[in-house]
Amino acid sequence: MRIDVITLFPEFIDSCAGIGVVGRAQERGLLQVTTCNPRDFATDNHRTVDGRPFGGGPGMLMTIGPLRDAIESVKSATAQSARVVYLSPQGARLTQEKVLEFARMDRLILLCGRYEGVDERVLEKLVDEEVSIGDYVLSGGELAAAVVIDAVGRLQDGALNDAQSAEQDSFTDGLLDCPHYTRPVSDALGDVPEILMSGDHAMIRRWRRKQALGRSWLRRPDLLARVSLDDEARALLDEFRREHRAANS
Ligand code: 4GX
Repeated sequence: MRIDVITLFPEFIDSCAGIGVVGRAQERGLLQVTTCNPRDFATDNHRTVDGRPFGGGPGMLMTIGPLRDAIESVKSATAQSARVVYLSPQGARLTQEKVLEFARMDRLILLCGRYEGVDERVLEKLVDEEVSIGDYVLSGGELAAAVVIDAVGRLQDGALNDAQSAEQDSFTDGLLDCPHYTRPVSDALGDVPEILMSGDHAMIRRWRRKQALGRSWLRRPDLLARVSLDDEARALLDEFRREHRAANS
């Protein structure tokens, strides 16, 4: 997969996409992240990319010209079509479902806004989709683009080692992850649940599923409401609830 990022701060994206699982995915040729700076398409001596908002008000907006030329340049780099995504708090919330959808694409173009955003005509005519990483305000779209690159990059076939298999991720089955433990077995902070050392893999699977259901019920009832539970899941969740109530009464 190829991800092009249109940004006034290409070094930030290069640095983020160069480390860890995503950096390794690039080294393995599974992912290609490239940047394009709209400032390189400015036509005046000062290389201006911003303008004052019509109607007044504080701050500056990114102007159409350099963005249009940057998008055009990036699109024409390969024959494959590419969706143009603008990162902003006005977008639809990024979910693991959306991440999986992006990860299946051959190409993706991420457009990063600075200042108070971009001219609305860019969003109407040149952007296919607006995505938000959450209800808070960043100083630019780069950090949000890095989030998309990380979440999408790690899903490329061969990016994760087997031990980190993406099927085990939180949200992949619509629930939160279960708790995990490593050595030591016994510590001043507490002991590892005995079941995990029993060697009974059927029981361990049930325990993990029960914890995932229980935590989702406690912490993210909104997630739980949207998954359909099979007979085993309903029984495990009932068990968790009973034990939780007993422990907290
Ligand atoms: N999830 N930002 C966009 C520029 C901007 C300002 C106003 C449109 C209108 C963000 C987020 C985010 C900061 C990116 C402001 N664009 N992006 N930028 N939350 O906060 O994605």
